[in-house]
Amino acid sequence: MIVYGTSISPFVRKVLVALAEKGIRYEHRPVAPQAEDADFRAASPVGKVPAIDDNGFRLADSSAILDYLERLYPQPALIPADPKHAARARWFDKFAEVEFDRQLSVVFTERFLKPRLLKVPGDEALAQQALDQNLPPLFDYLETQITGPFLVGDAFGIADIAVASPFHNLRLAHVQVDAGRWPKLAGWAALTLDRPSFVTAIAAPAW
Ligand SMILES: N[C@@H](CCC(=O)N[C@@H](CS)C(=O)NCC(=O)O)C(=O)O
Repeated sequence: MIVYGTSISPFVRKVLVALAEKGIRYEHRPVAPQAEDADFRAASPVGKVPAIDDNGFRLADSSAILDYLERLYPQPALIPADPKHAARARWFDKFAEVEFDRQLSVVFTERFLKPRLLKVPGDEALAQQALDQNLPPLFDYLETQITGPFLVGDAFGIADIAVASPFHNLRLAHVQVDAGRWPKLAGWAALTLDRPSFVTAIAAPAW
C-alpha cells in the first residue's frame, strides 16, 4: 500500500497511526498538498492529502481510508462494535476536522507554516484570536468528554486518533494545552501522542 502525504498533515498522521496500530506495511510518499505528482493526483482528485493506492485501489480522505483499513484489517479494531460507541467515534472524527482542525490550523498556519516553511510573516493577531477565543470553547467541550484513557469506550480508536492528531500541530506551533485549565485534556493528549503508533507517525518524513 502506498500512502501519499506529508506527515505534518494531521489527516495524513491519522492514516499513518492507524497503519501502525494495525501493523500494516506500507510505503510512504510524503508529497505536499496539491503536488503535481501524477500518481498522487490519480489517487486524490482534489489534490488533498492523504491518499492511498492499494494495488491500484485509489482512495483519498482520511476517514474513508480508515474505514477501508478497518474492513480490510479488522484487528485490532479501531472502530467500536457497539452502535453508540461507533456513532460517537464518528462524531469525534467529524468534530476533529470540521470544528477543531479548522481553528487549530489558523494557529499552525500563522505560527509555523508561514514563518518556518513559506518564509513569510504569519499573522499573529489571527493566531492569538484562535487561541484566545475560538479554541477554548472546543477545549472546554473536550475536557467534559474525557473520563479515562480513551475518548470512546474502553479501547483506543479512531476518536483518539482523529482528535489527538491535530494536537501535534499545536506542539509544532509551540503551543501547550494549559494543564491548569484543561487537566484531563492535557493529560489525554500527552498520553495519546506518546503511543508508539503516534511516535512512528510523527517521525515519518515530512518532505
Ligand atoms: N477530509 C480530508 C481533509 C484533508 C485535508 O484538508 N488536507 C489538507 C492538508 S492538512 C490539504 O491537503 N489541503 C490542501 C487543499 O485544501 O488544497 C481528510 O480527512 O483527509
